[in-house]
Amino acid sequence: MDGVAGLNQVAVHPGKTFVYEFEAKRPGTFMYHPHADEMTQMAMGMMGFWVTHPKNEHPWISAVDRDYCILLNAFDIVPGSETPNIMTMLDFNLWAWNSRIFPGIAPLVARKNDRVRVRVGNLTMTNHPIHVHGIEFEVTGTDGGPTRPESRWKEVTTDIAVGQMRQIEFLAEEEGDWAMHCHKSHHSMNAMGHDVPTMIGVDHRGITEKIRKLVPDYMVMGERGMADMTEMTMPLPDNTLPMMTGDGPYGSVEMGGMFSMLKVRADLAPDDYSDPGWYKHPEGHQAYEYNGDLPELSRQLTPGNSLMAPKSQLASAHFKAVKPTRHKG
Ligand SMILES: [Cu+2]
Repeated sequence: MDGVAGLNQVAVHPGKTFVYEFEAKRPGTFMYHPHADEMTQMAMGMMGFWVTHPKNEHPWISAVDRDYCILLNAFDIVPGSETPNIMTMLDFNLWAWNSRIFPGIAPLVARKNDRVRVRVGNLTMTNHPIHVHGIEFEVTGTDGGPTRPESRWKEVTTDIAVGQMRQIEFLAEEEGDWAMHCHKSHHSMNAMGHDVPTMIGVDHRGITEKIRKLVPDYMVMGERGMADMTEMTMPLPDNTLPMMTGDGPYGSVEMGGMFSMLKVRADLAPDDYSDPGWYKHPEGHQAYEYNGDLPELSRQLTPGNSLMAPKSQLASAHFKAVKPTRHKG
């Protein structure tokens, strides 16, 4: 029984209930979603996760202490609106794990030296390179089931394409609060417009006052990057969150979307999944401010600059003054 409307069965019409029966033959991690008006129904979040555990010992499936499931999904919800925009193809604004976005995602918790499995399935419309700090993992399973042990290698990021599932496993050997996130920088942000100009370096002094005569609430942003947004305390419409947010022990984490933490602690009960709070670093385990002299900025290659190649090499190098051309189109 598969369920594709029109192909294998009559579509499930509103108010109707259909029964599916199948034997969970293969252990693994699977996903399900409608194939009826698929674009609309998936844009509105209709999807789910299915895990079949092996009945008996399986040579390619090892016992783990913790087993996490993350279903990647995404929504385009205009701030203040209640209905996701179903026409969006790629430029979604809320990137979610199990329909939750940072800072609303609970941390993944592990006891030191626990063997941890994380199953990550992707039912969004783009790929997500999932990255974990502090540990190296192996991909021990795909949508097709467990991988052969001799086929595995260490990674810190695994790309999960559309419709794929990757099951990763690692030993939580290092205590700490380790960031875990999609490596696409726009996917660890919350609602933002992408069609605005870059304002970095623009001197807007004077302009703001003039524009405020016409638009009293006008303000500039982005002239030092986007992190200033974390300090803005303007009221937000419903159904959205600040672009970058999340309070850490040392200030704003400046993240959103597909971001959470792997929290590894030695003093944790085997079945304790509660948030242990912030990690207390032992002395000498944190970066510290440098107050000494800084080298002068090298602005161009000049004789005496250590980056300069010896004259003999320069003579043979094919340096040409090329007028920069603008690419069109
Ligand atoms: Cu992503």
